[in-house]
Amino acid sequence: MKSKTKWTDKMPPLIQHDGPKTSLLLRSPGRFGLGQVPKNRAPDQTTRMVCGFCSTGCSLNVHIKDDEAVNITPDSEYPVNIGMACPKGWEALEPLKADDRATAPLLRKNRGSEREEVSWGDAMHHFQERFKAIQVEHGDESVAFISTGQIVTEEMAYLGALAKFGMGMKHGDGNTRQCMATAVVAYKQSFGFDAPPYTYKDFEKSDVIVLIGSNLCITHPIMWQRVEQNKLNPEVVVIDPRNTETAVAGTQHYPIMPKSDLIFFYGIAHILIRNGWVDEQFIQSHTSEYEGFSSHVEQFTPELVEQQSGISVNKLEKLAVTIHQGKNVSFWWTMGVNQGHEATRTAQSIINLALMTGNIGREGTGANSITGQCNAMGSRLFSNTTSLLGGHDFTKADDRAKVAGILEIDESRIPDEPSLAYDQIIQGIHDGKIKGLWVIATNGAHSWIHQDRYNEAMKKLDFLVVQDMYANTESALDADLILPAAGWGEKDGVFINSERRIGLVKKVALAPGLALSDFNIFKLVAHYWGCGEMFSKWGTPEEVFQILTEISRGQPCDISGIRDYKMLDEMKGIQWPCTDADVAELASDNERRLFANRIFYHPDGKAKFLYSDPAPVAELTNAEYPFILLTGRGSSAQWHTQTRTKKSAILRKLYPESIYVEIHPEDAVALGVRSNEVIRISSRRATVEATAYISSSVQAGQLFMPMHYAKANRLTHSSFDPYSRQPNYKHCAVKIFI
Ligand SMILES: Nc1nc2c(c(=O)[nH]1)N[C@H]1C(S)=C(S)[C@@H](COP(=O)(O)OP(=O)(O)OC[C@H]3O[C@@H](n4cnc5c(=O)[nH]c(N)nc54)[C@H](O)[C@@H]3O)O[C@H]1N2
Ligand SMILES: Nc1nc2c(c(=O)[nH]1)N[C@H]1C(S)=C(S)[C@@H](COP(=O)(O)OP(=O)(O)OC[C@H]3O[C@@H](n4cnc5c(=O)[nH]c(N)nc54)[C@H](O)[C@@H]3O)O[C@H]1N2
Ligand code: SF4
Ligand SMILES: [Mo]
Repeated sequence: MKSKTKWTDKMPPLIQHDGPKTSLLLRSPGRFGLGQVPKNRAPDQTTRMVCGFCSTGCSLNVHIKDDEAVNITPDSEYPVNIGMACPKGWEALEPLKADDRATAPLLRKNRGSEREEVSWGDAMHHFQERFKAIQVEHGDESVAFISTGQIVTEEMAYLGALAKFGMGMKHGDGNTRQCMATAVVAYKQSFGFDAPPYTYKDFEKSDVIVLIGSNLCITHPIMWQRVEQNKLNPEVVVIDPRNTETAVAGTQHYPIMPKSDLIFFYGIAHILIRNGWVDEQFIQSHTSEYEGFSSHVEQFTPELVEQQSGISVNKLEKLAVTIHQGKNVSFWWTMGVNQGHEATRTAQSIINLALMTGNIGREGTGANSITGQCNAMGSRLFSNTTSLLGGHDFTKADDRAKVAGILEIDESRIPDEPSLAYDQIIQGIHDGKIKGLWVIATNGAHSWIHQDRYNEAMKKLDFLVVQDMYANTESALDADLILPAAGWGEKDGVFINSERRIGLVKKVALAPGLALSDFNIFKLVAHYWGCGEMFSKWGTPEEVFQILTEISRGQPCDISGIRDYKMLDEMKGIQWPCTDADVAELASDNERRLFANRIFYHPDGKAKFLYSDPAPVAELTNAEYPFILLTGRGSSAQWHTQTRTKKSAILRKLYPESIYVEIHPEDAVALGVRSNEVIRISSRRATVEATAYISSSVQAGQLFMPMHYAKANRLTHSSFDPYSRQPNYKHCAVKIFI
């Protein structure tokens, strides 16, 4: 959609416009981070920045010609990707150039009327008038936001501070709830802080790599390349119900029954303890609650575990032997674990294995949750959603006082309770308690679980604002107001990757039409809301970054030693923590892991064993709905709801255009399903048509559907881990019609 308006007429004077092509890009390089390119390259030709898709955080060289970013090549000097990139990285400029970019604010003045292009001034006027009216009528808590793991940290912090301290909202969550909430809670309870301990180098230093519910080959292809670079001829153990690309590439595959992981890992712990294959000294000195755990797992005999997980006693014993014989064993998990009905305890059953065998704090070891989105880690620590800025705690008076002091705001503006979780916000809308919603850089109408119920909630709102690069996402279509946003490559800031590395993102292209960076949109909102004064020191992303480094001081994620963006650029990204004392070490070691000193973040310095009784899934299969439906990523060329990746003609060639479902050959024969036939899949919530791909990558009785096509979540069932409130996307009961 092309803007018909001239930006000069519509742009408020407050904001330097991000949109039409100006000469700003290269003529004032410092401002856009381009002054920091490596010395041996001409500054107007190439600059290094972190990729905006997955959490691997590869560095890409962006080549610029005539003020325009024209091409990308992987950065061979960056410690993460050492010269490699996956197809999404190579194609990262394409989504920016798409001709369906949102180029002007769009407003629907009344429900049911058409949306019209308006100026930013009008958009902001309506934004504050409508939300304030809702707050006056229904209370401050009746307006909430849902944000993302895909904008820069400075923007996340701005949004979180603006919404909660400036606009009086208490409730705001992120799409990271769909993704990383489990890992956050698991780490907090086990280690005392949300702290993934590893560095990618550990992939190269392990002799046993255990991948659990992770399809690394397609979801983190460059991490998989790091595994390939391992010279120790490692055992690569894959625990996944499906025979995935990763399972095929590994050396041992355990195709467990979906959602039997907790019992499975308790069974492995049982065998290790029975054989005395535990590190008594580590357990005694550095952990707590082990005795309770070891008596808890007594009941999980190999015979019982075989029955529940479908993995034979022999294979269970083999895995225990493999772990025992490994010198440096690393455990890695992703969504097959995090998205489950008892996900937190499952993640902790993995952490427990690392603790009891002493596989942590040394190279090639660790209980390692792999993050998903480019800045999920930034969202976990700095978005002001589940934790107060800088990994602080909303419920602790000292933490609130510290943050209020640094921000020079009244302490009473900081809520003393955490926010409702995503699912509770949706429920709040259904219950009529939440009437206004602001959605930023996420597409919940496609990605949230039990989609029809999500869409019903959106219809109940009095005012829905969606802030996105495109005005035609499933979520944007419902919106009363669309705020056009700049994307990755059109703004500055930092991302934090899976190994805790803070890397720079730079403005190398100009956003189209009237689109503004999220940072500038938040600035505008603050101004029009009347709380701009509170953010008078938040002028540029770099100024905000410096405020955040100060807030982090004294926390496990202390980054007070990072002076500025230039330092991040020169050091090729810096992992947290980075205090002044750490800086000296960085020159010789820029791939650091946590817990080398065996000190964890609980007050006693010990890591804690956590465990529970396994629970049944919320929706069991039965005679009517006999199949288990699994969902997840389909290819390395597709990103989530595809708003970005479908804009690249090259990426589009690498995956099927429309929705498909994988079905086992035995089931296909039994039901008379032919290859490539369109079949109907029904859950208790909806019926969806999809093309049948007959493949033994799934087990009999199970189906797999990629999440990249909107209909998949019409089938999924709203159930959640009780501790993390992360949705269980990876189990619901369905049937098939031909
Ligand atoms: N190409 C591409 N890469 C991506 C993304 C993308 O959209 N596209 N998204 C990024 C994001 S945000 C994330 S969170 C990550 C996700 O990365 P992954 O977690 O690797 O991806 P998924 O396919 O969601 O799930 C992984 C595996 O879990 C398995 N699984 C299902 N149920 C169970 C179970 O009960 N137990 C076990 N052990 N395994 C189970 C599935 O069969 C699947 O193979 O990928 C990131 N990388
Ligand atoms: N069935 C099923 N569902 C799932 C999953 C699953 O495994 N199975 N996985 C879940 C997981 S792990 C995740 S992380 C979620 C992801 O779900 P979503 O977050 O909904 O997916 P995305 O497509 O990444 O949506 C990001 C949106 O932000 C926009 N955008 C991109 N960059 C910017 C920016 O800089 N500013 C602004 N304002 N907008 C921007 C994009 O156009 C897009 O609309 O999906 C979840 N849903
Ligand atoms: S692996 Fe992830 S970070 Fe690296 S290029 Fe691909 S999408 Fe980007
Ligand atoms: Mo994710």
